[in-house]
Amino acid sequence: MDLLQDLAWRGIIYQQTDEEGLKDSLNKEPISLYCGVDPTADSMHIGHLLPFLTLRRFQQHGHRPIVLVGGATGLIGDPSGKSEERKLLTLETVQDNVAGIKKQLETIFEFEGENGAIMVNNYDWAGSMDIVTFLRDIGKHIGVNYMLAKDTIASRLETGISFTEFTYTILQAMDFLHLYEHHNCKLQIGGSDQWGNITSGLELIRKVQPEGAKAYGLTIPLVTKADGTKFGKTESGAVWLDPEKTTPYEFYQFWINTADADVVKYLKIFTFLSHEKIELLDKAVQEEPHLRKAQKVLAEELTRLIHGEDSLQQAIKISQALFSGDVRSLSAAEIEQGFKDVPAYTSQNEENLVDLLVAAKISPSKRQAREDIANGAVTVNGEKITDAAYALTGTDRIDGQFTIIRRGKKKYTLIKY
Ligand code: 629
Repeated sequence: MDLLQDLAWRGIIYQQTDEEGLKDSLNKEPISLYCGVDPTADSMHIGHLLPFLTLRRFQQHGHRPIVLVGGATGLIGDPSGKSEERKLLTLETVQDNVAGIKKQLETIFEFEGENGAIMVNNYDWAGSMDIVTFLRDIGKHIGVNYMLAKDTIASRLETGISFTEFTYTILQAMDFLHLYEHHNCKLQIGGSDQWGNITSGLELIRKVQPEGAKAYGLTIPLVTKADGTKFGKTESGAVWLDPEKTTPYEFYQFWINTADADVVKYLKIFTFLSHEKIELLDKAVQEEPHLRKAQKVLAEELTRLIHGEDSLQQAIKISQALFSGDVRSLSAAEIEQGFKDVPAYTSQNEENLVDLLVAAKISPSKRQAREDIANGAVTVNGEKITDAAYALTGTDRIDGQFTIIRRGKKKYTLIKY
């Protein structure tokens, strides 16, 4: 099975500008291809992942990926998929964001070797271009009527679009031309929202390059969920690749919580597992869904890819400790990750467990607290305490920093010192 067939099997292809042409070109010789990201934040989130993982699939088949960070386009703002004008970011913010995103992309690609990845920043050619050159060498080739017909622009004509955002698609077109000319880049890929920008590039290449010049565009479908809710969002917001924003444990848990109806589709698009392996997991979902084998593999593959083996093992350890209640085995750092969203109380050095339960609002009154303890409903660091006179000591502080109290089956509170 060749690369394009594999992509089709995985459900990664949405639209192509010239299916036959690209197929021939890929079969003939290795090509260079690119995908871009705008530095609108200092981290990417899982909504960005798919096109970059797809670039990697091309790299595994011998092609050269070019990863573009939009230091210039990030200063302008892509109107694609936006119903309102964006707020401009400052030069400083964009530069900080570029650094953060570059770091993340560096972990996803192999930059060494024959078809090592290349990282580029469009600020390097667009940032210093003067306006007369832009209007004469670039703008002259793009018809305003052609631009007005683009979905992302047409849909904004009623509500309004600035000249700045209107021009965005020409900047992205200029990138494709630049990469075509300087890196022999023949293909741009992106999510389905990028179709208009990708085809603008092909239009510009066609106009500027001598006849016979050939370049291609390919888009990837939007990731959907069987229940119709938006992919990639949790109650606490986006799922970021930055471990400071979304901890590896939370990241792991996000994938573990994938619905049975979605998990095989996600294994296909987000992992590099073989068809055979995925088909076996598909069978497991159908025959023994309660074991959640497919979800575990999905979570492992992605957490390892983004955060590395050590963070994956920590995430598994935290998950197991929370599941079994055996929290004593966790380090302070692991507790911080695993209990990030649990109510916390900073100890006022209460010694008596009853006093602590009331002060931390775990039990509503002293009487109730005594009852909870007597009923065996309270655990301290995973150990059931039934003595209502229990006094906390230094040994109840994990790493000297935390005590974990659980009341009932699931209600955890983190006591900090
Ligand atoms: C200059 C800028 C280029 C090529 C691309 C770009 C960025 C592009 C864009 N992409 C989205 C982003 O940056 O806005 N104009 O957040 C995002 N992309 C990944 C996928 C996407 C897309 O980074 O293409 O569809 C999300 O899955 O929205 O020369």
